[in-house]
Amino acid sequence: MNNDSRKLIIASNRLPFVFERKGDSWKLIPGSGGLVTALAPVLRDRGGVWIGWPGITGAVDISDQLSFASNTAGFSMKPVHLEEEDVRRYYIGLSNEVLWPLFHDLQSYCNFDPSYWQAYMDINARFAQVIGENAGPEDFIWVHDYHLLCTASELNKIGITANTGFFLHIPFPPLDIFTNLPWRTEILHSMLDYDIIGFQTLRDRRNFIQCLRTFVDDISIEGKGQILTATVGGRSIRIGYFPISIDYNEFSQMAGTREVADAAWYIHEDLPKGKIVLGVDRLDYTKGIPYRLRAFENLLEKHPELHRKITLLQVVVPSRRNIPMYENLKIKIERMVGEINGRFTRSGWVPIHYIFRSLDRPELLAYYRTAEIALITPLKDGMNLVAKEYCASNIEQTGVLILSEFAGAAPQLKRGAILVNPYNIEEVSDAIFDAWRMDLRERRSRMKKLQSSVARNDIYRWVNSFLNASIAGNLDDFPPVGYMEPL
Ligand code: GDG
Repeated sequence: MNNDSRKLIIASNRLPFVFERKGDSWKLIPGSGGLVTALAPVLRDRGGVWIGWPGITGAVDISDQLSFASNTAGFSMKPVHLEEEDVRRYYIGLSNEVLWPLFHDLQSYCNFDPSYWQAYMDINARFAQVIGENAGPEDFIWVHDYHLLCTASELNKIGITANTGFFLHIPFPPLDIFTNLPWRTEILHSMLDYDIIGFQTLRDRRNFIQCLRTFVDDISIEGKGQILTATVGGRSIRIGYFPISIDYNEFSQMAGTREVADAAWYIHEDLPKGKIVLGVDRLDYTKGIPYRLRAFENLLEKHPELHRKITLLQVVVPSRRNIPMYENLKIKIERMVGEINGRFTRSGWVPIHYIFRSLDRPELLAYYRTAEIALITPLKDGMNLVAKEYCASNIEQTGVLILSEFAGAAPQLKRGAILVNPYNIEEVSDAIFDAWRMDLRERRSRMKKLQSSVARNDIYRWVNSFLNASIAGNLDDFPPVGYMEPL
């Protein structure tokens, strides 16, 4: 095959840029989610097309901005247009009021509005249409995340029946929770129209397989190890787990720059003597921020000797602003921060520093580099890239990672991190205390383990392993246009 003939087509709900109105014009802002952080370097290196919603509704011509974004990003971007009503039912509705909470085991947060389903399928069909307009017969189509679980069956309807893969960035729930989903069989059957389905962890794949065995007649599942094969209706589907990662070298090199070192110094200088405990999360109820604040409060109650010697620096990045539950969470967090600070603040020391905005990369890395303790306690998380970024950026190798046992990253990082149950306020509080007094030797040894694991299993390894499993070792068919780790 001619090497130049094959490209990667990525489809995800959002393009890796957000368009925001500024007066009469549109401003382009690079996206900040984990998916973007993970995939942008890959597509830039390999070349290809990214298909997604630009984040605006209505008849607005943004073709000039898209060309500009494509040139800046180093790969082509194609829009899928959504109207207000589509956003309400497909995006806010089925994706974020049903699939997101349910797949994070929070079924009481779900709104199973029957009108959402048809909208979800219509938009999955619209994505399939745009993919069909941009994909050649040899291209590999890689669809991402819970918004597009059913795109493969819509691709089938327009004649695209091969070379498709799907990766789920969020957890896949256990059988007894998935069972609540009114459209459970439709979703499972649609997913089986992909050639390969990837999950973050063994836990998620196990749950999925159990759901398949329960709801799909005459399915057989064979194999062991990372990739299993399901056979149904004469088709074979590969089902694997591929823990996502970060561009380790990029993070560690940038964290080592003068700019980041200076910014890190100022952060510590501005805070009184003592250790910084860092939390960085999108505003989301799955990230466990209220429980974390309670745990920190518990620490301050139990250990007055730590007063003035420890500060929690909680960064919350605005997210899903148009969903009421998120607005309520913001209010709750702000009230809790106010209460705890009101109770413990003394002259020259404010126990919780709360930042509600998106930071630029050097600023974020400065926080990672300088914080003695990272406190990452999601109630459930597909992976959690912040944990890996903290390790990569911890240049002095003295930081301690406290990580929820329910983050997808936990199995990989458990040898170096302190694992906690995020619901157990006492346990999290004790873990912070242990991290605070941990001696340098142990901190170094743990951080070295963490760093070597994240460095070995970086984003390039992730993409290579997914594509290798998908297209049976023909990754070289995608011509590298920049640096790529050798296979
Ligand atoms: C989903 C899954 C899975 C955060 N604050 C700022 C900022 N960030 C970046 C981080 C990180 C990303 O956002 C967050 O990634 P996470 O993995 O922690 O979480 P989700 O956004 O929920 O991602 C998750 C991921 O997909 C990938 O598969 O790991 O489980 O839920 O990369 O650096 N970036 C900037 N400023 C900030 O203030 N620039």
